Amino acid sequence: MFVLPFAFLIGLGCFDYWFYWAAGKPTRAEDHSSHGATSWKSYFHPNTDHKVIGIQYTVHSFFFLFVGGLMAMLMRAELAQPGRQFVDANTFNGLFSVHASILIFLFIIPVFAGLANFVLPLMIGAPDMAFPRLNALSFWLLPCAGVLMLASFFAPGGSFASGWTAYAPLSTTAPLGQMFFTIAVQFAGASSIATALNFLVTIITMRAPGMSFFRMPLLAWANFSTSLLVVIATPFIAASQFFVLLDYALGFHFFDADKGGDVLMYQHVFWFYSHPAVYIMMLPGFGIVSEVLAVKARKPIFGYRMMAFSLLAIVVLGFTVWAHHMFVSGMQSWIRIPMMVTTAIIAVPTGIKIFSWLATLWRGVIRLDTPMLFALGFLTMFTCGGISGVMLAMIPLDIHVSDTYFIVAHIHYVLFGGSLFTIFAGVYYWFPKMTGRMYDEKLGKLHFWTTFVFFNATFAPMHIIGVNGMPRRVADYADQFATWNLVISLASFCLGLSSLIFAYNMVASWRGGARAVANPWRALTLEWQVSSPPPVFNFDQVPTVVGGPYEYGVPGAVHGIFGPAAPAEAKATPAGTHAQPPTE
Ligand code: HEM
Ligand SMILES: [Cu+2]
Repeated sequence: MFVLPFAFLIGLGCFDYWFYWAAGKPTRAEDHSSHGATSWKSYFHPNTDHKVIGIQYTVHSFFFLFVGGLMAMLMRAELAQPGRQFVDANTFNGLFSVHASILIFLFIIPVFAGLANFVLPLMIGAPDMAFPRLNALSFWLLPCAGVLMLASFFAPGGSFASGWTAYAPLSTTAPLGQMFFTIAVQFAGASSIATALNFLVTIITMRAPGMSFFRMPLLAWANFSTSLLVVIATPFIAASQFFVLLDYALGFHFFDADKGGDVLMYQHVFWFYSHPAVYIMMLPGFGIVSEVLAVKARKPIFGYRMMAFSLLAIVVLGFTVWAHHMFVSGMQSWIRIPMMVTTAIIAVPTGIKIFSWLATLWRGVIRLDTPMLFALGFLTMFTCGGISGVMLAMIPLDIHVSDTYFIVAHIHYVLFGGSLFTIFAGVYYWFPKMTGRMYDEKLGKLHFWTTFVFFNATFAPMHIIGVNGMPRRVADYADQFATWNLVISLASFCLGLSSLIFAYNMVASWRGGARAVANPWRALTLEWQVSSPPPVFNFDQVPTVVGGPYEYGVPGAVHGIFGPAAPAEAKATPAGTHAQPPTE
């Protein structure tokens, strides 16, 4: 399972550079031959252009969204009625485990990395990411992870079935399919870490002259914060899965209580990653929404600096709350109290962001097109998910609804109503920039309204059946929950269908949509100041940043200027220094 993916990567040429170096051959440091896309075929080869990689990432992730979505449809078909109809219990366990793992590790996390890959260098005025080859490697690690997860269904004993959390000792004693999760997570994790390092170095060293930290668009701040989370937290899940691998394959006893192992330790290490991971799946979306709201309301972001600081506050606080996932695990009970308190506190910076977005909308000239609808949908739905999250922070309530459908409702309000809505907002918003075409606005709106209505019809009732005691992760349930489950299943099929509108719109518009102008939204940030799609090296002239990114409605405000500031000179300025002092 390790050898095949590596053989694949070597076959692609991912390590050629190292081989050349080791063999003492010239390493062609300035080689741009694998830069830029010439036809659709370019997207199937390793490419070092961040724009190509961004699109590779995004399309690849959406493929896995559809695969994961199909598994959800199968689960909802099984759950439409009590009793067993389509799949046996073990297959059901496999379905929810692979559904969740794919959507987390192969959709939400990488699709954000993909969107940011495309727009972030453009936004900060850089010609590419800091390490283009590493960037390509990060992408090509993902199919390795994805194929492993899907291939697990063919393993003897079925796919991994212990949930995306893979708790030990369940995972250390499960059939072989479990190892596909354990190893796939290493590839997905390595990809995240490499990308996060790339973003950090790019943001720190490659900003255009005049782009001080406090003139960066919030999307850059959001990815800066997310990358910090990734480089600190992701090694922990890698560790947890290496422990499982060692226990499983080599008979180590990390989690074997009989031999002095500690089962709870798995949960501590796992959640030390996976709580920060929920912010890894949220902060980039916060960045997207800030861009969309400011442009579509024609207003400066309210409390720009507080928005940036609250992102950093979330990064720090995110590491102090992990054991709120373990209230019923049997750990020392006193740890629950500080974890409850820190969890309530982390809602404060998130609340600051929600109120700042609302204040940004206040008296704005609001344009309700598709990206804006999804951004507003995010604002409302994520707030609902946040509120059930604060409820879950309260120990007594959490004990009552642990392992019930209330948790499933909460997860989906934050991940679907939260993350996925921001992803849709971002994809529609940057579609013209990425493809050079306009999407169909009517279909976009239809997609939003069907998604919004059926999303709520699917997931809101889960709160009720959860509080009433319907357990999660089960293929069958008591008759008293039958009516709601039928409603949920029917709504979820409609939700599944609504995504076909999106798929059709994207494919048809990419092929035959109207040509996009450079700046259809009249936005100020730098990515909109170049053609759609942008030139191969992004900027023919290095931009100089002279003001904030969101001065909408401020007469005469400019963010970046091109031209007179002699490009050669600007290039010579050490990256990251300010050509001009920041002005307020
Ligand atoms: C059409 C949309 C979706 C439907 C109908 C759906 C349905 C389901 C179902 C039936 C379960 C199993 C619940 C259980 O038995 O405990 C589940 C679990 C889960 N889903 Fe989804 N889902 C959808 C979209 C998403 C998305 C976009 C994400 C984003 C990451 C996601 C993440 C999860 C997670 C993390 C779990 C927890 C699995 C576990 O308990 O281990 N789902 N979903
Ligand atoms: Cu958490």
